[in-house]
Amino acid sequence: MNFLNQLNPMFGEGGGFWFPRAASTTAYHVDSLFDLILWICIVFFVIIVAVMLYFMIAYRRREGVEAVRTATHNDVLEITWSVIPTLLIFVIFAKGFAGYLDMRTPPENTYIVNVYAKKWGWTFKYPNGVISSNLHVPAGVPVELKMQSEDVIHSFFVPAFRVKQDIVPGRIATTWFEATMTEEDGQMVEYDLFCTEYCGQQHADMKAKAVVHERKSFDCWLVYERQKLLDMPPIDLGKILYEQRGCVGCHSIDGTRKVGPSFNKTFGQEHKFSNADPVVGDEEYVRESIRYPQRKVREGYGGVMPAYPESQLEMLELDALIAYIKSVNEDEQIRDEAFGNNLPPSQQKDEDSEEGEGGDESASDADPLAECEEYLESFKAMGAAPSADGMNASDMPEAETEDGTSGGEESGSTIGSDAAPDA
Ligand code: HEC
Ligand SMILES: [Cu+2]
Repeated sequence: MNFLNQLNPMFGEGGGFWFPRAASTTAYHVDSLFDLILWICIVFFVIIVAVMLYFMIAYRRREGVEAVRTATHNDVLEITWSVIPTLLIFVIFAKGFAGYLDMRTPPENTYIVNVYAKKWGWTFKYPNGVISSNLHVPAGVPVELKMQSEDVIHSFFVPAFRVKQDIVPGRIATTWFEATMTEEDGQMVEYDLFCTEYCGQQHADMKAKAVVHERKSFDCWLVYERQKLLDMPPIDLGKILYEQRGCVGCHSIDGTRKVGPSFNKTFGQEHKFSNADPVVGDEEYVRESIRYPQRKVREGYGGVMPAYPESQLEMLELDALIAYIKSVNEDEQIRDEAFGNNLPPSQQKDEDSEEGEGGDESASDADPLAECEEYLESFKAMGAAPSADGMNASDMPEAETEDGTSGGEESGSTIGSDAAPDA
């Protein structure tokens, strides 16, 4: 079959002619059922064609031989050719149903990743706040995806995992898989991830990577990505948070009134409230508005803003949002002040220790990546690779960083031609 495998370059290393490499614990359900059906077809094809050829020759027209009348029916034969296929169908159903149940029912204690599909890209969100345009998962851990669509029907498909699930807007679709890896795979392996429901003009661009990590590599990747966010200048981080934590849905930055007030007048102006005395917008006011929106509800607006407690928005992120909100103010002086202070948290003096609170990890002095030296090179190369598509590059943290990720020239090669990176 080696020659045949060459015909299907998409499936790359380790795949067969019919399927890409099987890289999940439930993939065998699909493959073995497919093989069963394939073999049933082959066996019947051979029998039917052989008998047909035999009959063609045995009963060909010959001089002096008279044609025999066609039989009208034969009970034994007819029962046989009804019962045997029916039994086969039951076998196929039973096997298929057992596999389906397994693939639909996640085990307990899954690792949950939130997935957002929109025209035309994917966003994967991790429990520690990291956001990525490619799916990263640890090998050997059952992963559950909670998927939502922001617009039309999309469908999540990773051929190597044999996992495919439609995502209908207005519902949360879930699916699960446990990725597998072998010794030779090294630290991580990449597979193709597609949208497989036609979703408009650039549907074909809606592809990404599913990256399977060895356990430690995954943990390091999470810390690495998190750290990348924290090493950004606050205004840049704030802009990303503004877009990705949903503020953009209710707040404009250009003066347009949405559900909530535009951010261009938040700082420096006096605001009136339906349930409190007027206040001039300053950092304290903005902080309170985000942590406890109901304490001061702006006159003329509904008190509909959700609160963002520490568990959803850490101190650092809150500060970044404040910096961003300042940076879009209509007053030039306030903007200048924001840009003047725009140092990444890692380069700031320990002023923020006076804030008291501080996140558990972010406050500690130890380098969170100390254990991860061996992976950093490949993470950096990955970050420099073009994201799934240029369309939503602006949404993606990877695309926003300009620091230190310039090393990966060769990673610009064609996507999808090779399943495994030479890690
Ligand atoms: C569901 C819509 C909604 C979302 C989402 C939302 N807000 Fe609000 N926000 C409001 C409304 C409505 C008000 C005005 C009423 C009030 O003060 O509570 C408001 C007020 C504010 C204010 C006070 C602004 C001013 O000029 O007085 C700030 C600051 C703010 N929001 C920040 C945020 C941030 C940051 C996020 C995202 C992390 C966010 N909001 C998400 C609806 C929203
Ligand atoms: Cu799609």
